Amino acid sequence: MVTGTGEHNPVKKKLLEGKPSFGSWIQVPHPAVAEMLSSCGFDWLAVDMEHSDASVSEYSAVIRGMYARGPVPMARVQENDTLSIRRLLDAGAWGVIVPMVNTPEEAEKAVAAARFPPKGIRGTGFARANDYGVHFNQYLEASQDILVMAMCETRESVDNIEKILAVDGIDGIFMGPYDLSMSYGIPGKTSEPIMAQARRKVLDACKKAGKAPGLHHFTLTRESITNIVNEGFLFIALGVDASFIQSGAKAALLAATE
Ligand code: 3PY
Ligand code: MG
Repeated sequence: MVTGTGEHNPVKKKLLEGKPSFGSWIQVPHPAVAEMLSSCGFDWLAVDMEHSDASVSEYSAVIRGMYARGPVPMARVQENDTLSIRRLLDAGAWGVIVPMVNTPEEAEKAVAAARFPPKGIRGTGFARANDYGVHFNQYLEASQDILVMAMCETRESVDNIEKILAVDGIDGIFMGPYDLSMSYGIPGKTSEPIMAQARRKVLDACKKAGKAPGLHHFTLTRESITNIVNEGFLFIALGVDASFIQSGAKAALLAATE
């Protein structure tokens, strides 16, 4: 099952209620980007620490741009290790999206890094997340609502999906279509039938396990988004900041020159 109650994390609450939540992706690590996207009404925003040049201090600055504006701050962490996960949680992330979780052992490693003892091995200290110690005990209790999403983005991960979902403390699966297409030997061809089969398998397994299926979705039309919601995805990242800038700029130039 999805862990926690959602009392401290509105995204988790939606997932527990089986409602879709829409987020987006920040690769340009500036607080202004978080401010701009926050005013759009996303449920959550994830800073991409894996495929950007963002540092942990930039992460803290970016999520300050979300503060009191609505979105729940998340992070796609640099890699599946305790340090990458702990430092972002200490900075104030309420969800970690962990890349390349291919086996149940790797899922256990992600959970251990993200959860305090006895569920995991996350170390504690005064940090931004607990208001530098002022809300130490409250944060320990609330931290059960931290979302831990394992990324499914290889053939191996799809093959092992039931075992990955059986790991206690994993709240759901977040599919990365680009790496998955690489793994199937069809780079970038995210609409091939094998990709739909993989999505079906992950959706069915999530349903059986009572966990949240998620996807990074890049085709930003109403029809395409309706389709993935109807397929059953609940934790949905729409696009990425850099592409929003590029597509807006291209459309403006096209309108001026065509
Ligand atoms: C992928 O498509 O591989 C991703 O990691 C998307 O975030
Ligand atoms: Mg990826």
